[in-house]
Amino acid sequence: MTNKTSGHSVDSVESDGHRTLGEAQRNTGRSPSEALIRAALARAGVLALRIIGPPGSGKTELIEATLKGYPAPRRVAVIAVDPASVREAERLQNRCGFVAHLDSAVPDPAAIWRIISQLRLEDFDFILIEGCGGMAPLKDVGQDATAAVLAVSGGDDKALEYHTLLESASVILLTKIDVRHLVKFNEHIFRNDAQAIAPEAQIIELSAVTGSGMHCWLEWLDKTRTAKKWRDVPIDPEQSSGNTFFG
Ligand SMILES: Nc1nc2c(ncn2[C@@H]2O[C@H](COP(=O)(O)OP(=O)(O)O)[C@@H](O)[C@H]2O)c(=O)[nH]1
Ligand SMILES: [Mg+2]
Repeated sequence: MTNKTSGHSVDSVESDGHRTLGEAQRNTGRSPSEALIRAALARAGVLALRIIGPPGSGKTELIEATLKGYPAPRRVAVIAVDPASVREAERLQNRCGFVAHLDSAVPDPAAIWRIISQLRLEDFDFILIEGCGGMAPLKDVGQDATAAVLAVSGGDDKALEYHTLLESASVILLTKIDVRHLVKFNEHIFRNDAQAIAPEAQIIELSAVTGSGMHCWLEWLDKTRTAKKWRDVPIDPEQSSGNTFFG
């Protein structure tokens, strides 16, 4: 694991008065859990968003465009969880307050906690956790919400093909709409499948390259963070599971 910080002091969770991993393990006898992440993030007022999708769907490009569009990009931390993402982490580090890279395709709650517990969480509004999905089952990493990313260039059958991804989605991002005229893509098929699998999830069409539709996504992010009820999350890991507020 390589962590890259820029411009932020790194405090332990313990020094902020948060429950530590060791303390939680002694008290509960449980292994590191996503509920610790949830409790720490809630106390600090940070929204954790899991961004999942198959390789090449445009997750990293989306994160970069999000950082460009977000008014205070340094208050965003990014965890890129994908074997090929070390170069991408380097690309993102100048655009946000913290970037970490993990050498695995699927985000693991213990690894995410090790990263998050080193941050002074009050310095952040969002933590974006990228993960490749569709091949291995996803794990709960203490996220508040999950964005599933699928590209028009993947074809209109991808909602059905990646139905396990969509089942956990709070929002579905249909990306690369700037190349829609170059590929066969029946929007009705995609939307019907997506709505049947994840009826609650809003579908946002965008292009991270041209910026088209990005304002809808940024609005969704803002709205979602505002809706999170801070300091309301139980500290007891046994009381918490799944997306806290959405999906
Ligand atoms: N035309 C176009 N290309 C995109 C868009 N988003 C991503 N890409 C390209 O698709 C490729 C894969 O994107 P990337 O973000 O690395 O995918 P990831 O594997 O899901 O992180 C790259 O060449 C990107 O530049 C988009 O909205 N429009
Ligand atoms: Mg990537």
